[in-house]
Amino acid sequence: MNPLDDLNNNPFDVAALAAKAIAEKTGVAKHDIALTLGSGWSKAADLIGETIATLDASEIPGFAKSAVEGHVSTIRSIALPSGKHALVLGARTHLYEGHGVRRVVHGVRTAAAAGASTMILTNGAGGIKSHWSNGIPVLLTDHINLTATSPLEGAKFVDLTDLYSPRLRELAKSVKPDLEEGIYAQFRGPHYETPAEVQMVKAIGGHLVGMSTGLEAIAAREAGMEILGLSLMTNLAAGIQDHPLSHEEVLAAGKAAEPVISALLAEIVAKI
Ligand code: 8IG
Repeated sequence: MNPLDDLNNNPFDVAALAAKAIAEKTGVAKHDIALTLGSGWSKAADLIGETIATLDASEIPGFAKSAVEGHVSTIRSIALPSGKHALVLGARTHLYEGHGVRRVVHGVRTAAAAGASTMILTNGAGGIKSHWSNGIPVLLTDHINLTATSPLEGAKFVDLTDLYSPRLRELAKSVKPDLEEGIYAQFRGPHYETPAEVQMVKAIGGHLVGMSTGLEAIAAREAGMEILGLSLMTNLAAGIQDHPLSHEEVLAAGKAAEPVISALLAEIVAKI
């Protein structure tokens, strides 16, 4: 049984155990930067530095094999040219998998326990600005959590002002001054939105729709990390584009954009 599913266990204790296992298996005592690489972003891991170790996430406490095709369940330790160490989490758990929100944010909490003070969250998402085209990267400036849940348990009143670090946003813009920006609306999924839901998001100020990053960002803020969020817009959201959405189309758009956005992310990481 996954230790996170036993509600008598404290999720931070499980994250501490996971961090200890990562330190032992990689031989790297402290990781400085963590990255969760979503659809289309995974090539960045090959570009940011030298891989020291690749672990099967299912060997680390609290992690399980990924349920989604196109998502790789590995945890990689990478030595950056700067001398810092990066932890790449290829093992994202989505809320729609039904394992609860503790599992969703375990990677973030493990990264924090491993010493990381910077959390880079990437994802594939649907776009709402009709002039955007498939395959563009979008810098997250804020989010709207439409999942009706939180990764925080108990009376923890965490401030979410400037959740997506202004400093890191500026740094990303210095690498690509014309980088698009947007507010990410998170749904539970796994179904995509109805066109009416997409219009609702537009009306309340959202620019992207996705199923992952918001809850992770909240947990990262709780852990005191500095957060950078980047979406790959793989499709226009339902009703904005003129044809139905398909997972195959989303994967294809991710593959096509991968070299360009991965290089962008590697350039950003080099500056952190
Ligand atoms: I890739 O259009 C990707 N992920 N909710 N809506 C939501 N998630 C997504 C979408 C989308 N595209």
